[in-house]
Amino acid sequence: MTAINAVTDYTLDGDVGVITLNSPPVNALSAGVRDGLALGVAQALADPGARSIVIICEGRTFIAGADISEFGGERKGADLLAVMKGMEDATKPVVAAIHGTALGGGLEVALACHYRVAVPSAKCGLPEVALGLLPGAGGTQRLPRIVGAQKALEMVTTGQHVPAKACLAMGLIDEMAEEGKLRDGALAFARRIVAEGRPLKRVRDLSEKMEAARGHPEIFADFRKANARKFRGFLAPEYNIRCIEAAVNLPFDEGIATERKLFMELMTGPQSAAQRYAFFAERQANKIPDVPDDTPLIDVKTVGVIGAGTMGGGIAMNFANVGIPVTIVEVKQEALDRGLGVIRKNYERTAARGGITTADVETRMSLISGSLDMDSFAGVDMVIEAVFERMDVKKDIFGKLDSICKPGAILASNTSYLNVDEIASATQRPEAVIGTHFFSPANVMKLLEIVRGAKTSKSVIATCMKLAKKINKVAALVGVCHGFVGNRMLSQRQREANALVLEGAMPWDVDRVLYDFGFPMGPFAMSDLAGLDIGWVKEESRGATLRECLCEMDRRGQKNGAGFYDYDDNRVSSPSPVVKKVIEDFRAKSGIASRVISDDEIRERCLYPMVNEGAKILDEGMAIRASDIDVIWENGYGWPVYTGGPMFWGDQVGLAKILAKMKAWQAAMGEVYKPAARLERLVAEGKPLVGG
Ligand code: 3H9
Repeated sequence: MTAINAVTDYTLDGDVGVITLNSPPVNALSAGVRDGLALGVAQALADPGARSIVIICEGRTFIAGADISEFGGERKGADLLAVMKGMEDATKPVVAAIHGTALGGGLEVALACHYRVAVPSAKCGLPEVALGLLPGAGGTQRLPRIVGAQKALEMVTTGQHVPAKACLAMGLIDEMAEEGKLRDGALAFARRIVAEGRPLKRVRDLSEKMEAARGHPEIFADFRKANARKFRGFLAPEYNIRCIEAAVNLPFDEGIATERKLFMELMTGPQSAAQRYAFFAERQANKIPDVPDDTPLIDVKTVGVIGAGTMGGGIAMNFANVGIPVTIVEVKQEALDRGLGVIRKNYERTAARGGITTADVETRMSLISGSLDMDSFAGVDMVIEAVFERMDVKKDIFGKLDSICKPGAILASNTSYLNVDEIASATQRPEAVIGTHFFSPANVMKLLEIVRGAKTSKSVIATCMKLAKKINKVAALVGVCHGFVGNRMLSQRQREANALVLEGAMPWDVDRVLYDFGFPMGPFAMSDLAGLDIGWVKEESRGATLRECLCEMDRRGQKNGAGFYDYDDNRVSSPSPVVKKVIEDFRAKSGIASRVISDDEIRERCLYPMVNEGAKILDEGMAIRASDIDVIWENGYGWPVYTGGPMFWGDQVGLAKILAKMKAWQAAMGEVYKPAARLERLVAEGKPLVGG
């Protein structure tokens, strides 16, 4: 074996030259890996003993893409496109041996090889779109030549990781090796190619699969139309589509030139900068400064959930989805049956859409059992309480859990506002108590806010962070304060939205501005969806707020066809003249003179106080770092990822500008606008919120 450089080895194994890359954690295409590939291929070509070449990786995965941390920095090492050209033009067959994930630049390298062999557990994908990018090393030109335009469009715009079996079916992989025996399989394959005298298959020369799309621009138009809602606001999906169009309509080299130009545009633009930041922010959020990596973990093999309502049911599904048995406890049989029925329906709906098989439905349902007796929790490793938000009820439950659950079990509350320390005080083991704040629908939403109590043990924290990843959630650790991080900031936006409507805006104006900013919907559309009567008590209602007025008129939201908006039979909304009148009357009654409010003011009033609140949250140590706040808002509340989240966005707007507005509003409208000490300090020091 010859060491080519620090991350690459070359060995002649019989008559096959094997280039092995070993650059943890994910063999990303750093300068060293690119150099290693270039030198390795040159060495194999020059080696008279090598009749074919295999490229294989050590560690957990094949190349998982370009090294994102190098983007925007000084360019060093071999040029990737040149390295790939060297591979494609090689005079000996080059075979990529894939395990783990061949992603982005990794799959592009594999596509520059003449053949690809993978183990069944491997996955391939071009996920650049999630980073606000497009595959910039020939991926958009080579992929459609192998899988056709339609499939390529789907892969580059969703970034999906396609399992090896499906890759084999569409020709992306040429042969499947036995699991755990990739090297043997790839070498045998390489020898067979030579023995059979198979051609050096250059993907760039293929065109057959693209013929169906040539001269059919409607394929692209239809694709754009069908996905318009999903792509709204994002630049990268459209740029990816243009590249596939170029692949279909232009010669290879011209297609590559188009790809390069569009890649550079995205790469140097603000959206990709925000999305790459978000990628690292999510991973950073897993790192808790005072909870080291080697903190002992609790083995969570079984879980209990209290409450079979929407939240409890959704939470239980997360665990069943990954094979962890769950027991749900309810007070009444009826509620339990209803809850289990809803879970089954959810699974059946997913199966009907092809997301899981009907066998999966039964497997998952068999992992969920119901009980009316909290004693069923005696043996479980973790209990998550998901009943309604009343401190007395929660304390009563935790007192009982304390006497029922085995020592070492984690006792978690799904509270979204309440004080986790007070809940913990109902037990003799506050170190076992933690908040796990799921977002509705809990089986769908990615975010998990993990709430650390004053006495929560490091082991419980580390276990919950790991468990979050296992159940495919994005976790962020927060401290105990009213509404934690997400809802605390949300209440700032809600207060401003309500105030703006009293001052002169209409709910649909506020919603439109926030929708155009990139949120999936505005606060009033959201209220209509959730139901205006949540928490509304008819007997106590005095028409003191707009919401009370609307509830008193039986305008309860989407569910009865009327809320802030009117709804037709298909739940399509339109601004309501009735509500407009109610608002105007309410303003008159309250003595408020209505004024014209600009879209800019709506945006600033709704969002700047959130940035300010985020700074207060950091001042109080309720979030570990600014990027954790962004992770929460992107994954739990639909903040558009292409702006990076409230903290990153605040930095782009300029903290001095935000501070000046907060001060002006404080002077005009009162102390709720008081600037955070951190905001004042950062502006004085000329530093940003993220990393400042
Ligand atoms: C691209 O390829 C552009 C080209 O088309 C054009 C070029 C001209 N770079 O996620 P994990 C780090 S764009 C640098 O926790 P997992 C990550 O930060 C790229 N670092 O592990 C973390 O570091 P730390 C297209 C990377 O097992 C550690 O690796 N490719 C990269 O849950 C472990 O990551 C992608 O978008 C990278 N590319 O998941 C794939 N990838 O431990 C992005 C990871 O210090 N990566 N790191 O926090 C992934 O999707 C997942 O990391 C992967 C593993 C599925 C591979």
